[in-house]
Amino acid sequence: MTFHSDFDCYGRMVLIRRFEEAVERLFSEGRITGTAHVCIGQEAIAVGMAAAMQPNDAFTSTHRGHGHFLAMGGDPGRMMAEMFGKATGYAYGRAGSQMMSDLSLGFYGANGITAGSMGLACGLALQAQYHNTGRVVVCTIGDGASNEGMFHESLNLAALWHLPLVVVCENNGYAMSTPLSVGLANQSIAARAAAYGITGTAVDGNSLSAVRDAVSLALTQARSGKGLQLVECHTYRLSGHSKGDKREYRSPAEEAAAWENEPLARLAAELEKQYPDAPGRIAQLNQQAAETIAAAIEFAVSSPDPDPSTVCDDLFAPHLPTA
Ligand SMILES: Cc1ncc(C[n+]2csc(CCOP(=O)(O)OP(=O)(O)O)c2C)c(N)n1
Ligand SMILES: [Mg+2]
Repeated sequence: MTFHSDFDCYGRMVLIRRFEEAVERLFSEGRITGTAHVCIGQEAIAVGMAAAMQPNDAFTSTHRGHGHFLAMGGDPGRMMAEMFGKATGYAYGRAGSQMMSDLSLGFYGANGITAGSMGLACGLALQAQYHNTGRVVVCTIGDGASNEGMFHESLNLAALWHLPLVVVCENNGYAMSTPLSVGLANQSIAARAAAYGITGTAVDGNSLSAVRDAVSLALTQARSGKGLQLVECHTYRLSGHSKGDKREYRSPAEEAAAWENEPLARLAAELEKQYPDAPGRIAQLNQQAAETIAAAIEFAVSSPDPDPSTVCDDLFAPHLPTA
């Protein structure tokens, strides 16, 4: 989607924050089930990436994908309906959190397989290169994903073939309960770029402008034929890995320090420093976000359940034995 100003970006970031808070609350109330991974604390990366992209570009996401989808223009009502398993959801209520996509927005889906989207992103980038469409693919992954074989295989192939691909690693400090300090041989993920002869950059992932600038530059390079780029964004996952995570592997003091640096309040403070009318505009955006999320939940709750007779629709093997 198009962002015309930093206020636009703030509006989407606060919408993501409110969406994720609602998802956590609805799970704890038992009103939605399955699983979900929320991205509270990582909103600047989602919106920074989307703000740097051009309309024809493509995006592949992770298991922590709600923020990415909303930043790419996903509809909060249809997303919430999917969380509720309703027929109006993005996957007709069949998939839940980790399988939402909308190709018309260039959003090629969340992905439950760690680093799984990298293969898909390479394929999309090869298609763009082959047909010379000018499209660049942005593929986001987590820090834990950088230890997967798929990460290295994809970087090797994409570097070798100079594919128009930007890999953005959201380094939030943890892969489930494993901190980086015991998970990575070299604490810098950007440094891994050198092994493939490509450019690797590390930026403050809680700064909207830092993410947007770094991804813009990477997109320009990739679009001009320089091929694969790697951007590492340092951030912090403020919530648990997924529902039911008691976060016993880290201290309340560590979390409190991270809250001091969270991206939404930081952007609000920056806007207030720059624009005298910022407090009023921010209050209005906060209010709009709260209303949009309330309407999204209302839409989901009042939507119909999927018709059981459609259970075999859209399957590769639709004629399953019934008895
Ligand atoms: C191939 C594969 N291995 C393991 C898992 C289980 N798993 C789900 S999320 C996750 C951690 C991913 O960590 P990271 O890439 O840092 O992303 P984050 O959760 O921090 O956003 C793991 C190991 C999986 N889904 N897929
Ligand atoms: Mg992580």
